[in-house]
Amino acid sequence: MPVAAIQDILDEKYVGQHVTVRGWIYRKRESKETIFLVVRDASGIVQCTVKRDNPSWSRAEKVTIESSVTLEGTVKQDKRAPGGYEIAVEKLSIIGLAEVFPITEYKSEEFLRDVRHLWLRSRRMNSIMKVRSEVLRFIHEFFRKEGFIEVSPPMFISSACEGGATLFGLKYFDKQLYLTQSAQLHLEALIYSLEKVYCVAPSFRAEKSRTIRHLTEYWHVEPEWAFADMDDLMALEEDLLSYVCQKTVESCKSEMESLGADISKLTVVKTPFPRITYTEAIERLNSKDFKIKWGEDLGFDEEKALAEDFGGPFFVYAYPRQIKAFYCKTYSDKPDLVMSTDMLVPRIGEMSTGGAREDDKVELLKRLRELSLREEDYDWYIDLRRYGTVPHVGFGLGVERLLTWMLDLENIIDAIPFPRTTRRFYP
Ligand code: NSS
Repeated sequence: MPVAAIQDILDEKYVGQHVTVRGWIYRKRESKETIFLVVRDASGIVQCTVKRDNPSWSRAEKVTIESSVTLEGTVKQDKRAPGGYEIAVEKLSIIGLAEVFPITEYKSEEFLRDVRHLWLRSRRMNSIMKVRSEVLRFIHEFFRKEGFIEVSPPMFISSACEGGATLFGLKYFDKQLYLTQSAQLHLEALIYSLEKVYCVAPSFRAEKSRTIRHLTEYWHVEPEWAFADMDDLMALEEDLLSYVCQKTVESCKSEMESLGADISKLTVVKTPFPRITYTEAIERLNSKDFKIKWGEDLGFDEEKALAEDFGGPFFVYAYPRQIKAFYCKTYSDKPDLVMSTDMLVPRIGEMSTGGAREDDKVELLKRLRELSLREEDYDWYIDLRRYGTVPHVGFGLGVERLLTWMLDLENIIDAIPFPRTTRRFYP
């Protein structure tokens, strides 16, 4: 007999039919004549009833929460059952009898993080992981639709992309190497062959900040695009975000509802997004009683305050040269500004950073010197300006920040199955 997915039972595909279900005991309740077992599989939960006169009764008595089981029975409509259907069990087999499960109701967030390997079985994490998978699917779909070629960058790198402060070092045989902070520099090499490339890959940041938006290991969506400019870049970013929002709302409505996410903020995402310059952002902030000087970086609080004005995603662009990375291209008519743009959203602030890359060898060398970076560490990267340089742009977007925003998660930690932060690397 084929194994039925529980969601298909709830979707009325098996009414009155004999089915086999495989899964885990989610809840158990006993009365004199009936044992009620709520069973979960990857797709959902369904109530199953075992009657006292059934030969499986003793196994139903013995079975514990989180035991794995196979059940055979008949699907019946029952308004009282969660989901409206239940299975009248004819045969129950225990695959793995569970010891006393440590997760019971009212456990602290801290405890649930310690037993993350078990908490991943919860309805909540099940829903988040499904949405995450769909979001990744739509990201890939989008870039392929736009003609970007997926490439696979290295994780071991020999020099920093985003500055030494957040670089994880590691011993690589007898050499000092680092874990990548961003695939950008290697993606830049690939555009000279493929023109439009992208990757979705891990990035690592030795990030001491303990905020709701920082992980030490996160998944980074990064495209790089030859012969494109800042307008192309912002259009690509907003098209990606609106595509992912619309598609995810269509495909994950029930998961998003069960997570209590505000779907309406995603359905109203419309392009083009508002764009303000960094200078305008500073003026807006100072009119809100922030005391921030031109040339200072925007922090989490400043970003959140700006986002209140817009209520949805928007861009800040044209940043002071001194607060942005060495690879940012300077405006030819404004030598103190670089072509860099952040996309911000309410509550999370920065969700992506991108811009035009310095494509002139002399300017790039000047930037490296300005930031006291060693030319020899970047020799291969400078080669890209020596041999057929082209204007190009790219950006990086954190998958977990995107999910935290989309699903209204309280903390980025829940956007990834096994979060890594300063304090958390187990399990
Ligand atoms: O440092 S970034 O702002 N920019 C870069 O790494 C560029 N090299 C990307 C590029 O142009 N290809 O990081 C980009 C994004 C940022 O906007 C966040 O969404 C995410 O990466 N990010 C993080 N997510 C989670 N945790 C941490 N610590 C984190 N750091 C950055």
